[in-house]
Amino acid sequence: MRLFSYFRSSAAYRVRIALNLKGISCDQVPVHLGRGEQRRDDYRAINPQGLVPALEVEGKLLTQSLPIIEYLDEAHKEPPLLPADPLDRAYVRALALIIAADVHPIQNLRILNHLRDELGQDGAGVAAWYNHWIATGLRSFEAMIAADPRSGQFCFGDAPGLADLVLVPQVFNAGRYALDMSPYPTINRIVARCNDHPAFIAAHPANQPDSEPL
Ligand SMILES: N[C@@H](CCC(=O)N[C@@H](CS)C(=O)NCC(=O)O)C(=O)O
Repeated sequence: MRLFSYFRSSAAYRVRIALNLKGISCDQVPVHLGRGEQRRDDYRAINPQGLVPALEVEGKLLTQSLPIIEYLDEAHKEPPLLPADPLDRAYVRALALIIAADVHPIQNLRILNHLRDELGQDGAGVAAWYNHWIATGLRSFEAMIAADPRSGQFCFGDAPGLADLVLVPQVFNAGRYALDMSPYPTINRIVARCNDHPAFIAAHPANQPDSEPL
């Protein structure tokens, strides 16, 4: 198995946590997003979307972090990353998609580059955009997990799962422009718990083969 990854990529970070939780060892192939390696022809021949992560399994290439994680969960049952009950599964997927569908895509590197290079935003404008959309998503996420009795030590119950492994990288991203995290006490409690877990520690951007100073 080979994971095309970049230490700072939050979508790759999700997959790294899932691999670690499942105890799956995997070679990493670094794709340096800062140098634009994701746009090179040799990488586009692997993933035409020019994004990381991509996971090569048995000669097949999987893209998009959430389908990759669901593949890992289906192919390697223990520990499960989704609950068994269909209503609970829908709830956990909804938490994950608040971030993966409604926040992350509009604060990704190519969006920030476009804001700066094509739309003339300066650093302050880019930071304001970035923090506004992360805060919008985290507000909804916090309201849901604060109110729901299914929240435990983690977003769903007392074991880490899909919602946690999407949340933690997004909160890491929130540090980029020092978003005020004080309005999200439930998120902060759960993220602190995750950040003590060996699978999350090993997946952290600071602990990757291609890590650079954060
Ligand atoms: N929806 C995709 C998003 C992948 C994505 O946006 N990856 C980012 C890194 S977190 C990327 O490769 N960005 C390169 C760019 O913006 O040029 C997924 O979940 O895998």
